[in-house]
Amino acid sequence: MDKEKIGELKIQLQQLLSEAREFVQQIPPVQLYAAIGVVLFTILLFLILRLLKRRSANTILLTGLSGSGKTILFYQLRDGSSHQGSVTSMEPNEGTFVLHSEASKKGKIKPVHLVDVPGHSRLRPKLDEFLSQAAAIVFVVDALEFLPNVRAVSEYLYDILTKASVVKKKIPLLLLCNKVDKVTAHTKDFIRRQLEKEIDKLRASRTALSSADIANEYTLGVPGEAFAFSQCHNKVSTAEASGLKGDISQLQQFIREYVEP
Ligand SMILES: Nc1nc2c(ncn2[C@@H]2O[C@H](COP(=O)(O)OP(=O)(O)O)[C@@H](O)[C@H]2O)c(=O)[nH]1
Ligand SMILES: [Mg+2]
Repeated sequence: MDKEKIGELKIQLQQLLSEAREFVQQIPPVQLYAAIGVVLFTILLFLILRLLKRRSANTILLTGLSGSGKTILFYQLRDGSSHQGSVTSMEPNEGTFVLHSEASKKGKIKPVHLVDVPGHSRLRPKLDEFLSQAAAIVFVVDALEFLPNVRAVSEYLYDILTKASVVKKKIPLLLLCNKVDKVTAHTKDFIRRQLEKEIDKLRASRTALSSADIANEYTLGVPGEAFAFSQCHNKVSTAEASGLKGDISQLQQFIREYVEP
């Protein structure tokens, strides 16, 4: 029975093939070559354009709740100093520059477009604008005042991780635990675990809401499993820094992983 079916299929396939062959033979070879040429050229052009677009993306988003240390990190990356006392947190800070630590290097180095997007909720719509052009996101977490803010941090992070632009383009995200110069700072492993737990709770409550209340574009994680960052479509990694002391080597490494010099 099965064999018969397979035999039938084979015959049909052979018929189809010979018909196709006849059809191709009817077309003058010049036309055929031209058509193949056009198709190949289009594919090649498409691939090159994609590659160029990837290459040219040099925007790094610096975001997180206000007070986490974004502005200081921004100045550390640009000038190698914290500019303490002259920082305001109400406007996005933006600049395109070669990282301060690379300034003495010889040869041409590609500048980084760094945007410091304040965590103030009134300014969050700004984030969407920048997300669409981001090569990577740095999500700054205050490792000192972490526990009192864990809910707010998780909510903000949740919103970012469920954005269509982030999920679809798989924009890598660095959880940067800042202020580790203080001994009371929490470790990055602790922070990562706590955020996973909190996001797991959030996920349960948000999916229980009526769909009209949900502004999130994608759902997070695997249904029925405890949430872990490893389930995200985009890569989520962790690092530590001290903007105040200028200890930002892991941050610089992350940036240069996604904006090639
Ligand atoms: N101890 C310590 N304090 C920091 C560090 N980075 C920032 N701060 C302090 O955190 C506060 C907020 O910093 P700021 O850069 O304005 O945060 P933003 O609101 O995220 O831009 C300031 O009082 C900084 O002095 C750090 O690495 N260590
Ligand atoms: Mg700021």
